Parts: sequence; C-alpha cells; structure tokens
Amino acid sequence: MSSPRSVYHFNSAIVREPSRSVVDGLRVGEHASPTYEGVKLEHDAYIAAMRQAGVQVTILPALEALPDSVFVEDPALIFTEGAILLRPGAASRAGEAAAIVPALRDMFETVLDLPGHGYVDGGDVLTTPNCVMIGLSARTDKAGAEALAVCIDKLGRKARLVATPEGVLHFKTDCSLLDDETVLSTARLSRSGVFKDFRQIIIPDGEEPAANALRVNDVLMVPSDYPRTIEMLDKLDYRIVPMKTAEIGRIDAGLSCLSLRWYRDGE
Ligand code: CIR
Repeated sequence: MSSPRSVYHFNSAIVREPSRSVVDGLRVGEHASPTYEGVKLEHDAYIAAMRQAGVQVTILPALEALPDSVFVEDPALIFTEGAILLRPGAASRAGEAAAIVPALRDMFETVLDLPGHGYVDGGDVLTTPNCVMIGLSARTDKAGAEALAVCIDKLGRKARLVATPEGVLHFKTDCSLLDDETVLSTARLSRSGVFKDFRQIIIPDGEEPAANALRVNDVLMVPSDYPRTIEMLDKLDYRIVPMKTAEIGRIDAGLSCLSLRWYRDGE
C-alpha cells in the first residue's frame, strides 16, 4: 500500500530508551529533576500506546552520555520519502545526530545531511499535508531552517519558515495537528496567524503544555494533567488516550518529542 500522505497515519516509529542521566536533562528555569524511574514508566506507557495504535516501534538503546537523547524527535526529521539528519541547537545535544545515523541508514534508502552550519531541532518542525512548517526558535536558526528547506524540497515537499512565540522552547511545544485540516494550538501561537488556513482548536488558558498532543492513526494521545483540554477534545469526538507526561514535563518535553514517526511504504 502506498503512503496516504496524511499527517497522522503512521505504521512505524523509532524511540530511544531513557538513560539514567535523563535526570540531568536540559530545562529552562528551576524545575526539579525528574526521576529515572518516572521517565521510564512514562516511556514504557508511550511505547505500549503506540503499539496499541498499530505502530511498529523500533527501540534504540539508552545513551548515558547524552541525557536528552530519549527525545529522538530532535536530531532527525523523517518522512516516507526519506530521512534528514538535523543539527540540534543545544551544545549538550550535538552528539545525538551522529548517534541516530546508523538506525536511519538501516531503515531509509535516502538519508540527507543538513548542509551548512545552521541548527535545527526536530521539535520545531510541524509536518502538514501541504507544507512542512519550520519554526525559528532559540534552537533553530535561520541558516539551519533555510538549509532544511532545501532538503525538504529534495524529498518532494514544500517548506515554510514560521515564527515560534518568544520564550517557547519549540514550535511544536505550542501546537499539534489533530487531523489533516485541524490544529490544536495555544492562543499565543494562534495569534501569530500561522494557522489561518486550518480549523483551529485553542487550548484553554493555563493548560498550554497540553498543546503538544499526538495524533496517531485513530487515537489522540493527550497529556493527562489537563482536564479542560481533554474534555474539550472529547466533545469533538476524538478518541483520547490520556498519557502521563509529568516527569518528562520537568525537562520541557512532551509527547511528540519521544518518537520519530512515519508511514513505511510496502508494509
Ligand atoms: C531539551 O531542552 O532539549 C529537552 N530537555 C527537551 C526536548 C523536548 N523536545 C521536543 O520538544 N521535541
């Protein structure tokens, strides 16, 4: 079966086991550290939910030297058509790209390297049916975003550079696609006008971290600590799977960060 080119049909995903060093993961501000056991429980539940949703999950081994390496979304970008190796914008995460290359070469015929010297974190990239949005942020600079746009073009897709709200870690910290026409967004990101061509569902004030939900086939994973968001989405008939994210949330991460997802043709 060939790829439906939809933003939420996936049959394959890559995750990486958390390392014990995850307690030292990067964070902005003074959050207390997560526990390794807590992150591991959330990660195990995530893998189970992915499998339950019909995704074949490849689990890479933990990397003790790289505390944030469980967040595999950031060092690479993948599509049915091929993979792109990124250059994460935080110095302590630089080694994650080289660490994931062997897995990408194993699984993809085409693996492109981000040319030049700019930086991009995968958390800043939102794939929509008609274009791939690249959010400029403290981790993704203009040089990196422009270089990534060239790679995306080579894979037959269109890229668009967009802005991430001030003080927000990644573009996708504040949004996710719920289906091919609908975006879940914080009010602050929506105000930028970036989603004017989408149906927009706005996160209730005070529940901003719930914006990083994850649609996978017929389920919508939503962080479990945000009851008003869950109730709102439930009324809209999404099939909600609440997921615990309190531990990874302490180091500024959400559901999308934990996997690289794609639709593998011919499965
Ligand atoms: C970091 O600051 O890089 C990690 N502690 C969290 C990364 C979250 N990744 C993502 O949003 N894609």
